[in-house]
Amino acid sequence: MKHTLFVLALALGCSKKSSSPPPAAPEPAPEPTASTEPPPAAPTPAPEPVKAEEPAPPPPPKTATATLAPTKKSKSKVTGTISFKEVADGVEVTANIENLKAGDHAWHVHEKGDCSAADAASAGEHFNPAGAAHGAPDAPAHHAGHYGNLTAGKDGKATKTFVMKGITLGDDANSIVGKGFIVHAKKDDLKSQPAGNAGDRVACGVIERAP
Ligand SMILES: [Cu+2]
Ligand SMILES: [Zn+2]
Repeated sequence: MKHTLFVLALALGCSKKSSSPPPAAPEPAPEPTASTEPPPAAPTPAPEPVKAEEPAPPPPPKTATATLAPTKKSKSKVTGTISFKEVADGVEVTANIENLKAGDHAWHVHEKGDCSAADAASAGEHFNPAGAAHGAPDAPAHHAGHYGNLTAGKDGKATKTFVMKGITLGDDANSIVGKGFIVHAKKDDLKSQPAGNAGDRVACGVIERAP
């Protein structure tokens, strides 16, 4: 009997629970009452010219190239292409040079874009708008427009990409456009004056702004 009562109480408890009303369903949104009034006339804006006010795209970066040819006197066969692109802090240089003797070679931007002499002496001295001493690119004073040495492999090829700081491809005094690009027979010691004891000029090219 006791047991039956317990079961009954349980059942009652359950039925009480299950008989509790379900949660009230959300009331349906009131139907929009059909209005007899016409909807307010939408203001008719004057047709605006569809002209997106986007900022003008930035101008493409200034670029230039130099095509190297061997100097007659050196009897070298050094050729190559140097590409220049103006970047935020200087000019990015990409050099692809061939037919070098394996090892390090000085290269510099020289002050004149004139490769006519057999030894390329016509290209003048190092491009040096600041009147500084010749030195390593990270030295406090150095010539603008060169950056260490190029290193040729056993195949005679040298490729290098780097940023030369402090120069431009613009129309200002630090621009290397119209200057000469010279590759030397020897390594630049980065201290001998005025030109790093770099030996003969084995190839020369004029830095020309890309069209
Ligand atoms: Cu030089
Ligand atoms: Zn120099």
